[in-house]
Amino acid sequence: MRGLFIVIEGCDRSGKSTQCERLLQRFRDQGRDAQLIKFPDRTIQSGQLIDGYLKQSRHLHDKAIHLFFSANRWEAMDAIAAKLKAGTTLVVDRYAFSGVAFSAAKGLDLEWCKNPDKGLLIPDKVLFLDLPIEKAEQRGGFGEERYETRELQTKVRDIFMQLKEDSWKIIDADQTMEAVQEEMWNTVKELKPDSEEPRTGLWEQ
Ligand code: Z5A
Ligand code: MG
Repeated sequence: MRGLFIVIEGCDRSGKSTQCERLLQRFRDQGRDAQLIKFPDRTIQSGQLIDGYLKQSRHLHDKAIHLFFSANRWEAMDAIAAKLKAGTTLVVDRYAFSGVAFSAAKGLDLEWCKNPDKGLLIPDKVLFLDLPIEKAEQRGGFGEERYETRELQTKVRDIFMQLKEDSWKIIDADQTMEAVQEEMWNTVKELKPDSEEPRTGLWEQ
C-alpha cells in the first residue's frame, strides 16, 4: 500500500510544526514508515532565497517570490511521489494552500496564484489548525518575520477558508498541545489511501 500524504496547514503560530513532529512520532510508534516534509524547504537552493526574503534581508517582487515558493514545491515533487509509492507516509508542514493564501492576501489575483501549483500531488487529508489572531500574538516568536502582522494574518485566514475543500478537517488550535494532537490523530489514524498511485492534479479538476 502506498503512503498517505497528510498536509498540515493553519494560521501562524497555531502549532503546525509542533504537531507535525508529534504526528510523525505517532505513526512511527505504530511501526509505520513515516517522514516529515516542510515547505518552504529552506535547505534547497530556491529555499535559501526564500529564507532571505522572509527574514527581510532580500527584496523581491510579490509575483517573483510566489513563483519561488511554488518552484520550491515542484523541486520536491518527484522525491515525494517516490516516497509515497515506496509506502512512506508523509506529514507535510504547509503546502500550496499557504502559497496561495499569503500571496493573495498581499493583493495578487487568487486564480493567478493557484496557476503555478496546478498539477501538484493532491493531499489525502488536510488538517487545518485554526487559531484566533490575538492568541497567536501571545505565542513565542510572533512578529519576527515578514508576514506576521494582524491585518495580513486576518486576510490569510479568510483566503484559507475560500480554499477549503471537503477533505479538510478544521481543528481548534486554541487547546492544549495534547488535545490538538488527539483530534489530529483521531482524524488520520484509520485513514487509507483511496487510490493505488499518489494522486496528481491539484486544482486541475
Ligand atoms: N509561506 C508563503 O508565503 N508561501 C508559501 O508557499 C509557503 C509559506 C509554503 C514561513 O513559514 C512563512 O512562509 C509563513 C508563510 C509563508 N509566513 N508567515 N508568517 P514557516 O512555516 O517557516 O513559518 P514558521 O516560522 O514555522 O511559523 P508558523 O508555521 O506560523 O508556526 P507553527 O509551526 O504553526 O507553530 P509552532 O512553531 O509549532 O508553535 C509556535 C509557538 O507556539 C511555539 O512557541 C510553541 O511552543 C507554541 N505552541 C504550539 N502549540 C501550542 C498550544 N497548543 N498551546 C500553547 N502554545 C503552543
Ligand atoms: Mg511552523
